[in-house]
Amino acid sequence: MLLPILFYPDKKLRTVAKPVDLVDDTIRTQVNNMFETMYDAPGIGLAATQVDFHQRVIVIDVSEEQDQPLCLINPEIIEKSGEIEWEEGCLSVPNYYENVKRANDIKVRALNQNGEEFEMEASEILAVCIQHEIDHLNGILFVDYISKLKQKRLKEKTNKKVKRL
Ligand code: K1U
Ligand code: ZN
Repeated sequence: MLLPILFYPDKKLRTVAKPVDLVDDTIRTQVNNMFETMYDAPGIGLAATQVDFHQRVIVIDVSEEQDQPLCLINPEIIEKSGEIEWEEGCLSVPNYYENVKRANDIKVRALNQNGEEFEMEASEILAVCIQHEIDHLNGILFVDYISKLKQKRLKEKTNKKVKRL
């Protein structure tokens, strides 16, 4: 099932998601719907917050063929190092791209769709995407990292669009 995506500046995008207590069929259905929504968009990641579900679930696929799905439940970054600057986009901020600096190498601990804990290392675009999605779970958007002037211009652009609708 395709899920509707929330758009900036919707205040619900600022909600801090709660940890998943139990990975059950409800969570697994949510994960499947999030994958469907991400692939349809199309995107390389999606956080539960973006589809108005406020538990700590993210889905990612940064592969060219879109055939390497990765689901992280209750993800935690346990190590980070290095720096990378990447031009990021966001399904909740359509048609807007800006450079953001993040850690280039990270180690993440999470639960999989069976509720099993695992650890993984990631770098470059996968590390960028995981950090972007965990930010969503904490109510943070990539546009929060850009200059106040650029944020003001983005708000004006968004407000103009809303008025036109
Ligand atoms: O969280 C999101 O809004 C998804 C976002 C993830 C992301 C992109 C770039 C850097 C960090 C995180 C997107 O997927 S935006 C769309 C996008 O980047 C893309 C879409 C189709 C093909 C390739 C990229
Ligand atoms: Zn995003």
